[in-house]
Amino acid sequence: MYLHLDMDYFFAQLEEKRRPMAKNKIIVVCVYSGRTEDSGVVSTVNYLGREIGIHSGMPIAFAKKRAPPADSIFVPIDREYYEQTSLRLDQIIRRSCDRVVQASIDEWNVEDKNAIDKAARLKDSIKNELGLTCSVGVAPSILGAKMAASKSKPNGLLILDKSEERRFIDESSLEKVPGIGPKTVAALNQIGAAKVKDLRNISVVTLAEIFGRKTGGWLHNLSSGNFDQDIGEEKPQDEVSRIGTLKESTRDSYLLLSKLTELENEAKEWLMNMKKSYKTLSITFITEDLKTHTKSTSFRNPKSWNEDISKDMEALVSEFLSENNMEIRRIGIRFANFMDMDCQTTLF
Ligand code: DCP
Ligand code: CA
Repeated sequence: MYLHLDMDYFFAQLEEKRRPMAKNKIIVVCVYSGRTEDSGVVSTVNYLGREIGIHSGMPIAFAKKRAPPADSIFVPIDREYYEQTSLRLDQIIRRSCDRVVQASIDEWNVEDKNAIDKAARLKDSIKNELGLTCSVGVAPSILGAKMAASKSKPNGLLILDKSEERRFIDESSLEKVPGIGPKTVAALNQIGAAKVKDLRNISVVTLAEIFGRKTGGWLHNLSSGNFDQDIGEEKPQDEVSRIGTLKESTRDSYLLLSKLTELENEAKEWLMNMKKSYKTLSITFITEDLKTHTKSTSFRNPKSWNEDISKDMEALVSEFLSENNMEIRRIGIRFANFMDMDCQTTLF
């Protein structure tokens, strides 16, 4: 069975979570371009905001016209915070499921024999550990699971068996099917198909003529009940990094190292979970003039997450401080050049 998990109004939900006062308000997460006060676009908005027609990609100025000022909060996007939460979610999901592929910052595909039993527990763990809601679909194909998850939104869970999945997809309008873009929908509408089942009235030859062999064949399969089983592959990651903003700009190595240790622990949790050791350690310094500087060191033998590197961090920090006299505003850590720890134990 396949499972698809999608966080509800992800960025806006996270902003809601850190502002308990914002319950029952419209929360609009904004990507400000900085040209004028309101220039930029909406990244996402909570469901209250969606009800009055605010949506991703809308200019902020338009959203402000719709949103009653007393009941709305406009906040700048904070990617660092969302990415950290995404990492926590990834850990929760990997802890309990067999084969996991992260599909985007807030979506996961899972293949697991026991997906049906795990789905509700997964939702509970995410609610209990992070206080967040998500929507989950479970079905015999990943396509069915994705469509079930989006149907059940928000905070939903929809489990389909083989025949329910077939019926559900058959009755779906074409624009609800992931992978069918607006142009294809328009072309299919033109030839009389509005729902997936309508595709059965069009021959595979005609579909291939209009959309090409690949898409045509895929549409034909869809109408015949052969749904996607492939959850994709993750590109192998060869580095993990964490960056943070200091409370105030500083050159105090104690303050720099304590922030670094915080970031080190976060990144090492990832190394531990992924069973990776690393050969390169880098520290990034963003100075007050917003320039980025990096200091790196490589180890001859890969280091595992539980080895102490405080001396190495100290050396890199003091090397940087001796070469540059600006105050440091943000600092980051990066581990790279991975080796699998499992494979290492068999090697040595
Ligand atoms: N996002 C963005 N710009 C877009 C679409 C999305 O910045 N045009 C960001 C904000 C979203 C996040 O990506 O929170 C996840 O995208 P989703 O499409 O999953 O949207 P949401 O999670 O916000 O809402 P939903 O509950 O519909 O999944
Ligand atoms: Ca989402």
